Amino acid sequence: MASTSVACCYGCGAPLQTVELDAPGYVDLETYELKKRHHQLKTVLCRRCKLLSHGRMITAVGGHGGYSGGMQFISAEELREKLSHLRHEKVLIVKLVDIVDFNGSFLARVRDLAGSNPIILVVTKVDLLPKSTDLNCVGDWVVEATMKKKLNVISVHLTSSKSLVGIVGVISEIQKEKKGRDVYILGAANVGKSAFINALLKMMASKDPVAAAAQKYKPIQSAVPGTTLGPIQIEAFQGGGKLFDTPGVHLHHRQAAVVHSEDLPILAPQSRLRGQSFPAVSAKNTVDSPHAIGLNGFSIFWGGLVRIDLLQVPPRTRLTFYGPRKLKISTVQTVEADKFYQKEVGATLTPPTSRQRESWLGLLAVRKLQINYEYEKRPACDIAISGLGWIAIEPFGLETLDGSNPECIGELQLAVHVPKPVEIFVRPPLPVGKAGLEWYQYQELTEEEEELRPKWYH
Ligand SMILES: Nc1nc2c(ncn2[C@@H]2O[C@H](COP(=O)(O)OP(=O)(O)OP(=O)(O)O)[C@@H](O)[C@H]2O)c(=O)[nH]1
Ligand SMILES: [Mg+2]
Repeated sequence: MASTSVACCYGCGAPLQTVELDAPGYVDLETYELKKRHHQLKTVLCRRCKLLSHGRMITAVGGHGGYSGGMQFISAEELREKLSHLRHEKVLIVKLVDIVDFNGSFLARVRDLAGSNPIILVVTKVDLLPKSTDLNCVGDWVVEATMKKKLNVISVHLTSSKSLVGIVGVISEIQKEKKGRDVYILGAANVGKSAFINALLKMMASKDPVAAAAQKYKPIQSAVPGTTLGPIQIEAFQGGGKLFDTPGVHLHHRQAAVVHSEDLPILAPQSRLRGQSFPAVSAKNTVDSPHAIGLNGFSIFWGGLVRIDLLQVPPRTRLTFYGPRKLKISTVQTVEADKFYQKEVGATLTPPTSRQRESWLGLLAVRKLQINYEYEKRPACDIAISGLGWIAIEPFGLETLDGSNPECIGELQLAVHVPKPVEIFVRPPLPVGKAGLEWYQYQELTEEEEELRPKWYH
């Protein structure tokens, strides 16, 4: 299929080819010959990139980590293989993690890729966090979570390639730490690597003519995980050392891996997340409990992708869902839940959409959770669903109606159902919104611990 040329599409890094129209890297023979004659192959954008940039969803990663639909050409293993040389070289790694899918996109295996090279951790898409979120609390939470992963992280940056928050800070950190080395942008598929590079070039362009020139042929970004297919070299720095965009690795355990490619845009949050609470909070700030026994014995569906059975929870438990707005929340008694799902999946419980119903395997992975809580006016935990978002679990959430003291300590029992490959994580609650600022507790640290901890910036 591939042509003999090693020239690659500047949008996705796939080798240019003139044979297979639907495959990445395709360019018609006439254009190819013309550009080649003028030594301009570096300026060629392939057909798939053109379609992606017009909003078409075309997947190209298959095999382990692939998803149904779309042409499949490259496996996640092959993508990883292309980067395996890094651990033996002296490079600067910029590792990107999506704040909406912090655990699912963290990619602890980056250690295998990075070797002993220093890592700048960039948290992307902070513009999507709920209104009034305090980035200081989020920064501390991220550092705390990162400390557990034992990576050589030198600093943490909260950024948005949309609002450009934090981008200038990363640029100065890169310039300080680069020391003539090449800089590699690494991260799971769809975390925003290409968008981040676009933002970097945009901010650097005003001062650096080399970055300004690089802006003309920059990597394509799109909602399809698997947009970038090969390392893309970018001449971005005046002082030497190159910038590399890379294909996202590690896809199989995220919701995007099981959803039809045409439904992927539904999973990508377009605007600021707004927690959707269940039961809903009324104007009086009391819970409209569906039942005197609260939610015990009920199951809650999040679209057709997640089901949570509330096996044993205090009557005033509240769940707040943070994720794509198009996913509806439905509830039904647990004894009815299997039947309800079979009937409604693809109809009122979407995604999957009706198109995918035939091939949909259902929510085959079930995890039982026992969560200890101590009531301190903060969520007991988040349940993070890889590639989708998270659910904050608040055992009380609100004062009791008669003002009496609720019991302070207890155990919650839940069962979470998701499609087979999708991972879930129980984690300390992410401090979002105004309430997050109120209940978040910073870690008490000794001077020595403070010294060892990476600093965060936004
Ligand atoms: N709201 C918001 N969306 C973002 C941000 N950065 C990226 N996105 C969106 O996230 C999606 C993925 O972005 P890309 O830059 O293509 O991600 P990538 O990591 O290069 O993905 P692959 O090449 O597939 O590995 C696109 O729809 C972007 O518009 C951000 O800071 N804020
Ligand atoms: Mg990309």
